[in-house]
Amino acid sequence: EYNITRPKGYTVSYHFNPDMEPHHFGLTHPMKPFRLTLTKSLVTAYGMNFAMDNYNTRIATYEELNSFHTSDYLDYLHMAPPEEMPRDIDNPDKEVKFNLGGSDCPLFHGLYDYCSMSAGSSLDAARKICNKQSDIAIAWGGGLHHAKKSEASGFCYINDIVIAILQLLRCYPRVLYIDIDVHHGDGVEEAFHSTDRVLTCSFHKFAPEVFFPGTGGLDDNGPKSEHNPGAHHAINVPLNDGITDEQYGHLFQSVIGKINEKFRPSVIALQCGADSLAGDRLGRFNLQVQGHGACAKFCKTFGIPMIMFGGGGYTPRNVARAWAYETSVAIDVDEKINKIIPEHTPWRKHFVQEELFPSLEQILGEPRANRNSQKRLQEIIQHVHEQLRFVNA
Ligand code: TV7
Ligand code: CA
Ligand code: ZN
Repeated sequence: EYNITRPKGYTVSYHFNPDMEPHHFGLTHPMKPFRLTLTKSLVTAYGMNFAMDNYNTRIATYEELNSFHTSDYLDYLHMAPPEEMPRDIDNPDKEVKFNLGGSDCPLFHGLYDYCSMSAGSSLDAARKICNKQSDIAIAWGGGLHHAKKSEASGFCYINDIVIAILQLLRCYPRVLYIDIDVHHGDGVEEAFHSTDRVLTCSFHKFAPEVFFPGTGGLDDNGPKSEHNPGAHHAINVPLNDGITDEQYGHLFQSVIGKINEKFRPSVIALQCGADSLAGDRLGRFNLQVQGHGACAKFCKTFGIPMIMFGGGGYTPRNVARAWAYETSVAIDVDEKINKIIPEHTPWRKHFVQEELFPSLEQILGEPRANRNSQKRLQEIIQHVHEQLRFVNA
């Protein structure tokens, strides 16, 4: 029915480390590295590997991690003993250093290796873009946008995105960072708050006090000091529960379209956190696989190099569907696979019997009530366009 061939005129690469999967945050922890293997299986099952360069990536070195993170932090991350039993909701926090060892960021066996693998894949992707060996580089094992230079946060220990962007800045004048994870991309925003060579734009659920991390309001546009070139180079799109494909698509195109016009990026770093999908265990939006993928599709129309990172995503089967679909967008077979992947159900009998892979309606789950008014979305667009008067390439 469909034929998978290499895209004409450009190269896509897939950066993967199979050794990430065996790592465990703890039984009840929402982050499941298994989703990366599930994604890879789906990509291979559709033969998409034949349309890309596939790399099994090496781990990032201490020095590479040190390009963003402090030695104090890295040494502790390296040396801290794994906890006997990772804490969870019932097992409250004791003393923690660098925010390591709480319930969100537990210390587990092989943690440092796991982090080095995630960063290694993202850095490998960035290098292939710099060398012009790749036009779109995919690193689903990365996208850990909350990590700070000396602090773990929200399931993120090493900020592979910041490390990859630092690499891109060696070869490209301006990097546009876009974040469609349901959470605010605070770590990446903060890392580049004093430069005008990186513009960050995050779309997220915003409800300080009740939804993590609580930052990223409409007025958060980077430190507004007179001498800060990075002022106005942080764009935030705060949203409420239940946003639909249609609303999100309109917002994304008008915000990112305008940013592209004003900022003229030389390369895009797109964080594709899949927790913005309907039916996500932690998310609150109503995006379908197609609506999520439409963001990648739109970015691709700019015809500049792009890295696609993973990120959040807590209903593993949906994460695999979304990232496999976005891989198909990258290699340009989306029109043919369009209908199939978002509803993909493997033939394996026990999956079907146990309803691990239910139908589309079941998957993407009960739609949540939509709390985003057209009026509010229009105000957001207006504010962003005003911010962008201060941005010039
Ligand atoms: C990029 N939400 C990361 C998103 C990070 C979100 C949080 C949990 C959570 C943690 C668990 C768990 C959970 C069902 C959900 C204020 C707290 C409240 C921990 C229970 N179940 C990304 C981080 C966020 C850990 N953290 O953007 C072990 O939910 O809201 C918080 C902080 C304190 C800690 N408690 C939650 O997607 C990758 N955590 C079950 C077991
Ligand atoms: Ca986001
Ligand atoms: Zn998230």
